Amino acid sequence: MTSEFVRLEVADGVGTIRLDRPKAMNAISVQVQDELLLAATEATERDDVRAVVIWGGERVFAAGNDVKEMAAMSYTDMLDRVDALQGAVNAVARIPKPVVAAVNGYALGGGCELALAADVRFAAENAVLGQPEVLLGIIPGAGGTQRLSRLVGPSKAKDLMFTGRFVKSEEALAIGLVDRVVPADDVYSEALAWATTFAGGAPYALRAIKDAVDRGLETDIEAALHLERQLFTGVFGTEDRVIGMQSFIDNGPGKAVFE
Ligand code: CO8
Repeated sequence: MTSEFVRLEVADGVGTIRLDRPKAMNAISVQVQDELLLAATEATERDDVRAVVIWGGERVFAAGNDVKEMAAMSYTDMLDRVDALQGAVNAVARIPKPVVAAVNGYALGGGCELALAADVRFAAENAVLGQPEVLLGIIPGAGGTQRLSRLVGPSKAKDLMFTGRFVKSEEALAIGLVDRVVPADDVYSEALAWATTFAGGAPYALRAIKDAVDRGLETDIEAALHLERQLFTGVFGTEDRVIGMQSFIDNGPGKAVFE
């Protein structure tokens, strides 16, 4: 399948998942979701992709799922499609590498949920985030009820989802919905710089950290600590830790370059 609206651009160890449907404010149609799944899968599989940036361009991140398309869908249409719809965003969340969302302009509804699937979020000073689904008589369905609540806590998440109100970058930073606010012109370059730091990083250690945090948060503390012990022991079987520890002994801290 040739992708029309989502592409993976790879340079210097970083893959940028670029949403590009400007006429509809990057609205996430069924086609966009299918293409997003392909891009996430490619980013997961390619060894030359060590970290990922998700970006919608300078004007808008994504104004949500395609309301015009959804308006024509029946209950059974959605029932047939919902797993795939949520699955595209879940595939982004499961990319076993550091992922940053670079948010310029609006990240609303499914667009905000896509940003929530990243590990961290950098936002422009003029960014606007929100979950306005309730204003359409629906609810977030691409992970928003769960990922937003885990990120900012249930009260703030319910406030945002009950009201559907738009959150500017300053408030988003204050509640932990985004991690860094920078001038609009710098969002992509800052996100790229963050991702590039992992191009020579320890891929299996990074993967294990992401796994431990994400899966650990889904379970009780004893099971999560057990998981941590298993992953901790597991990295002793990797070349990463051989390279990392030998480099420390030979050259001091922070100098290792991983394969
Ligand atoms: N879907 C389809 N088209 C859109 C969308 C959208 N979400 N957002 C904007 N557009 C289109 C507009 O219709 C318009 O098209 P046209 O030029 O053909 O009329 C064009 O983009 C430009 O938009 P505006 O003229 O409205 O631009 P403004 O700058 O005035 O406003 C806003 C920008 C504030 C972003 C406004 O367009 C807006 O409020 N958009 C809708 C936001 C929204 O409600 N998003 C949530 C959608 S629901 C959702 O995401 C559900 C997720 C659940 C996923 C389920 C998976 C299982």
